[in-house]
Amino acid sequence: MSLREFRKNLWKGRVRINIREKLELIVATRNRGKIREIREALKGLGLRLYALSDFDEIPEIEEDGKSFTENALKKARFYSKIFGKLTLADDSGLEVERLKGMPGIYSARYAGERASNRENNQKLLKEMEGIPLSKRRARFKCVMALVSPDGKEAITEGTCQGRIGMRQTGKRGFGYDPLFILPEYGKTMAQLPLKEKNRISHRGKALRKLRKTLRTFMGMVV
Ligand code: ITT
Repeated sequence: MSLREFRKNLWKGRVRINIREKLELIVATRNRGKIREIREALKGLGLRLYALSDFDEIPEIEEDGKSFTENALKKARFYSKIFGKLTLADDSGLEVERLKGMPGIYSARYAGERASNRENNQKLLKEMEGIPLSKRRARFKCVMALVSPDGKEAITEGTCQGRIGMRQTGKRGFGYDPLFILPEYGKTMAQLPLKEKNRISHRGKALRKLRKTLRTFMGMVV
């Protein structure tokens, strides 16, 4: 068919071009570090990602669940209702063996309700004072919840083992990354480039497990 014929047929409605629109995904977080990592990990899926910080006056939700899973589901359900769109929520934190799993689900507010990363890290260092490196085992944990507007739900998890350093090292990442030593790298998480962090991190693992489900959900929504 010549270009001219094609144009004529298109005009007369004899041919139809199926342009698959990008599916919108709400990433229900205000944490910029998480958003960066999630964007990178979900590249190539043909999604248009929005974070809560892209909108004005979005209501906040109280994270009063007893586990990462409860909180992740609560966030994803709440915002998928508000937006009427496929929504992904991440609830994550640091579990320190010597502190019986603390700060855990309280990681974001370990040093107080609006605590900064620096304040949380300083509190952790104080709590761990005098404990040798061999007894500073910890893990990051991440639970991802995906909820579709018609109520379909999926959950994935990822963990990453390490140790709590004696001091903060590195400027990348966010949260407890400058204190989280990866023994096999001899570096903290805050010294790794984003792609490398995603390859080994709790969040990267949870997101890789979710890619297939995301595709299935996308197939249903589009
Ligand atoms: P949203 O609820 O808006 O997603 P948040 O930061 O409050 O943001 P969480 O309640 O899940 O999220 O708390 C996660 C905290 O755990 C986060 O603030 C960090 O202190 C810590 N954390 C989680 N993942 C981390 C990572 O990859 N590197 C360093 N710290 C991390």
